[in-house]
Amino acid sequence: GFNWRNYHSLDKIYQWMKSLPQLYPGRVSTIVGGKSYEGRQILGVKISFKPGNKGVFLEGGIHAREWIAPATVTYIANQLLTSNDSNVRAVAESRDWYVFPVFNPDGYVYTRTDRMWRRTRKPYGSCYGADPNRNWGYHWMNGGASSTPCRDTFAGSSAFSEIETKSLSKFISSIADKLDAYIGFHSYSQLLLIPFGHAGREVPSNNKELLRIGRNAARVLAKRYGTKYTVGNIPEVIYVASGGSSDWVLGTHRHIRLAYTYELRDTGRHGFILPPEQIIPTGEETLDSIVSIFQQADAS
Ligand code: 0X9
Ligand code: ZN
Repeated sequence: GFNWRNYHSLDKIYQWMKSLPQLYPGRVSTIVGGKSYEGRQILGVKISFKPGNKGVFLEGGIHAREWIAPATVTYIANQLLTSNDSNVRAVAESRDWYVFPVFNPDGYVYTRTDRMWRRTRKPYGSCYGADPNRNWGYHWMNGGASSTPCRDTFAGSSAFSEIETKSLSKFISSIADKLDAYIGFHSYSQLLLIPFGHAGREVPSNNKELLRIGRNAARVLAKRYGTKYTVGNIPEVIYVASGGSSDWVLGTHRHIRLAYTYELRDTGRHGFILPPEQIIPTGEETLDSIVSIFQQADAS
């Protein structure tokens, strides 16, 4: 069966996701949210315990080499379905969860050959791929992105030049009126990032609330294993970066209240090659913080 002791191939992850509807009848359905350049599905699961709940979107694996992101997103999905903890259960059952662990399946498969691959796999001259977290159509190419193919932060030939971001953006728009939260998972650096990433210092209308909720969530995260996170707006905490998914989601769908991007473990000792023994601890502490975010959102 599936487990969180190791990192898994795309096929194994998809096989596990496709097994969930039979294991949890009436609560899980699979969704094809998009497609990749090489023709793969971008597969998600919707977890729903009752009708009428607000929706949360969980995005993982937009950057291919950040293997802890798909592992953490699948860990969280599994806990939402199986945890006996009353706090987890209450939050799990209070939302509809749209869970997409691998936004960049071609890149993820390619990291088996070239472990440090980040981008998509569409050819641009003699180089391959664009940065799928620079390719979204809100303030595209407005800071911290490259117009040169071959660069790791190449933004693509135009906004949504990549079939992955184009197809997923259509899917997200199709369910946007149901969404109240969008949370992305990357690695590494132990940061909890708040939009927006582009140049010009735009912040969400509820930036203070996002900072307060995020700081409390980071405090809760640290309680389990002492893992320290820094919380703040993208340009302050990391760097200016435009064309990111969360920026487009929030910029285009202003009713969404909660938008965060995690940079998961660690701070550089192992970097992208986080040992598999850290998958479960990372999953546990990250879930603690997710539960905290939604508890706070419902309390105010
Ligand atoms: O540069 C990125 O895309 C992210 N860091 S990473 O090391 N995982 O590549 C930061 C994402 C910032 N988010 C947005 N601009 N929305
Ligand atoms: Zn990343």
